[in-house]
Amino acid sequence: MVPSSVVAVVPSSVVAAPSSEEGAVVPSLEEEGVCRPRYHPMEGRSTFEEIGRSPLRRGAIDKIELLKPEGEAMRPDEAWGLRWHSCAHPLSHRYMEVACDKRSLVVLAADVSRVDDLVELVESVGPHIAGLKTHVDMTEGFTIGEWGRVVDVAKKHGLLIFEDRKFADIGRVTETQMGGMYDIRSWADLVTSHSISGPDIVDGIAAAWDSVQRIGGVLLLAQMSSRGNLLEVGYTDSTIEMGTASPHVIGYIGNGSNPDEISSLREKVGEGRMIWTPGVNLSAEEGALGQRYGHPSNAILAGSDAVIVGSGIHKSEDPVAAAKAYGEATWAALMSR
Ligand code: 5BU
Repeated sequence: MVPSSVVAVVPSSVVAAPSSEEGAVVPSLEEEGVCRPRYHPMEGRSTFEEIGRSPLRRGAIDKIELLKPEGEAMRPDEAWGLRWHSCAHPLSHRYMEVACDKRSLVVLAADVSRVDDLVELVESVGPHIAGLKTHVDMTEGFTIGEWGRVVDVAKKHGLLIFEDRKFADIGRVTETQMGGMYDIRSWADLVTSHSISGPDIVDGIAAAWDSVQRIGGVLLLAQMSSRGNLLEVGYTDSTIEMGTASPHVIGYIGNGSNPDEISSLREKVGEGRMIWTPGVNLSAEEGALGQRYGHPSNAILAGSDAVIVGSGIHKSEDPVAAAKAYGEATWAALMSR
């Protein structure tokens, strides 16, 4: 797998960031140093580290020719305002740029079990989505070779690949689970993790990416969308504390079905991290088996940066029209917040 060349522009004052034990670092884009989050296996600590001047600004990063919906792309700093300037993780900027190119804040939850169907779905809705969320372990007859087709089609459409693995083990085991038969570390840009087992899980995930010379971002589950979940306010607060202390944590999962919960999460998180929200559907009916839904516009207005939409798109009679509708609703909401 090709090593990631993604970088972020951050003030040089935060390059030698403290380790997670020492507390939070929230870089901004005001100066032109370039850094990436890095796990140092020998020292067992994580930092942001400087790697030069900004290729992002010079356009030195390979630009993928995106198939875009009609309309002019907006500059991401204009579209995202403080979020663009405050988020430090390089992949957050990649996501915000793609969202502007596509005029869509939709991450497709591609919950289909055949690679052929998955590739066909992404190929068709690709111009209207900004990210691809997978559950690799629901793939029938999985082989890493076949999975390469999913990776290729995601890349073709400029999509970050987000494996919703919801890791929950100790750091060492989680590091191993990033490899194994699915080899998540070699193709996923983002993964979800529970915070239940403590902060070392994040370093375990980062160590796995480091071992294949890639960087990635972790979304910690601060809230969930399912009825009766046990992620209560105190747990959410501790999760944010954990995330704030790690350069690998790009952001949090929030409950997309409840704008009040999203607003409250945003207030606590501040501007420096992403909030991505599942539990979103244009029809407000309850989903299967305890899933709850809210409207995409309300989620974005309340402070979400990406709506994660599954059945609203892949179960629709016309997935392309549905993806377009979700994209338009979310973009309009971003423009008016
Ligand atoms: P849906 O079909 O839009 O309901 O799919 C939602 C997706 O988001 C599905 O892949 C879930 O695994 C994922 N999800 C969720 O629904 N709620 C959560 O709290 C988390 C993930 Br975390």
